[in-house]
Amino acid sequence: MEYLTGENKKETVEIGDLLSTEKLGQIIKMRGAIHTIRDMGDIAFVILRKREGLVQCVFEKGKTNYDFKELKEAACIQIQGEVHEEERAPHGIEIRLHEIEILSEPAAAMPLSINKWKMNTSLEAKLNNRSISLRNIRERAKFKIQEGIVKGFRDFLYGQGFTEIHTPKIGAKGAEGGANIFKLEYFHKPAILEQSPQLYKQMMVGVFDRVFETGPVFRAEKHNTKRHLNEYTSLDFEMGYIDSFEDIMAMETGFLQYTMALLKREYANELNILKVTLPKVDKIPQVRFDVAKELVSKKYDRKIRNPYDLEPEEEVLIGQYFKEEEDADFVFVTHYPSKKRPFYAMDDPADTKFTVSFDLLFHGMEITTGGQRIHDYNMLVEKIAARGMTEEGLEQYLDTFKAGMPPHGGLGLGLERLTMKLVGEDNVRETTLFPRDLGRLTP
Ligand code: AMO
Repeated sequence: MEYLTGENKKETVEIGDLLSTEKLGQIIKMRGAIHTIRDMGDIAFVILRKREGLVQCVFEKGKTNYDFKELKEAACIQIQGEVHEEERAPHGIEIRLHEIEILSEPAAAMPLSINKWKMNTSLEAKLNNRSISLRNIRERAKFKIQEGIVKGFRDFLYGQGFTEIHTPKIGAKGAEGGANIFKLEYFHKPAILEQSPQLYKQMMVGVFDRVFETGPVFRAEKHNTKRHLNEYTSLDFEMGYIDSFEDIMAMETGFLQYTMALLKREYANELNILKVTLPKVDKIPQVRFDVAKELVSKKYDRKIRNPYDLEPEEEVLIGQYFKEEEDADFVFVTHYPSKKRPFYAMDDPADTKFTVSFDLLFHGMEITTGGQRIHDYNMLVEKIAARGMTEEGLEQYLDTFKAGMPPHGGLGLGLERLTMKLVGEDNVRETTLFPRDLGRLTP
């Protein structure tokens, strides 16, 4: 009888295996894709792309069992060769090739060139050939960083006693209101794609006290901007027994501190590839919404046009203000007007025109919205009525509050926006694997 034991030993090695000095001079086998070939006459460099990065292999005429001219870029190969020190090569090593075995060959020429360090291609062309353009080392690195952010979110919140949940993305009623709801037909009934896990995560506070979710959400944004997607990944958490909405901001600050340290430790290679300087997160200033408006209006001589919301340009100026005045990369803007916040937001008892809620700006762009929620059933019902909303589709949500709920709050963070700002891109599509926007439904 043969058994699977959970490990299939391979004789091929990975880059990490090569980095100890004892491997120098040894003959190893390795697999990877041909990223690029540089023909220098008698020798050629064959650069292999692997999950951890690039490896320089040296093809020397007469020493390798293969006709070099037949090698194709993008072929997947297995090589055998001797490990040598070479400080000019990636990771300080190169492999002098003895044998090459072709595992698979491309069926056509590459639609775009991915082996330049920085791709000299338009965003459109990169997105049209997404699975290919992402093979570029810099493009790929952005999504490793994104992985690190999600890992940081998960690990940090597990450590804080949160339970990870998975809520439905098809529902009866949008949580956030507004016009940007995708409608669909669900077996002859009207349905929607969830704009956020808001109502579900709140209901789950009554069960687990602290919950979080990372998942897709949908917004039917009707205009093309550099910061809006029609489907994005929302990092959400919700926590019970808070004293005030400042507990939520403190938790987010803790998450950022944990994640920046994690990136520095585990993603140094990608940070270096992208030349990222990690932002300062030791302390984050907070400022009231109305005060922030006044401050930038005065300093940059700009008229306040919309007293109820922040215009994108104002966000940029608030970012600039706090960079100049406090050397801050992030700023919490608090107490948004009640009018502009959804029904579930808790009004400030000191002045009900405002809410005990916040946005977090990173280099002048909103990446998070959060705050304290209404936990009292009667107050919730009154607010729904005062807004002229119907309770239809909210029955289970309201029943949860009827059955008692602790004071609670939470936040939602746009993963693609945080990644974009962190790696210094200016279009959110650059940090979205397969963006969905007004004009793009494929790939
Ligand atoms: P909000 O609607 O502000 O709040 O969204 C939270 C965060 O999600 C990101 N975001 C987007 N990213 C890309 N494309 C979009 N179209 C888009 N829309 C929003 C932003 C934003 O800060 N339920 C609340 C959160 C909460 O209070 O818990 C909510 O969804 O980074």
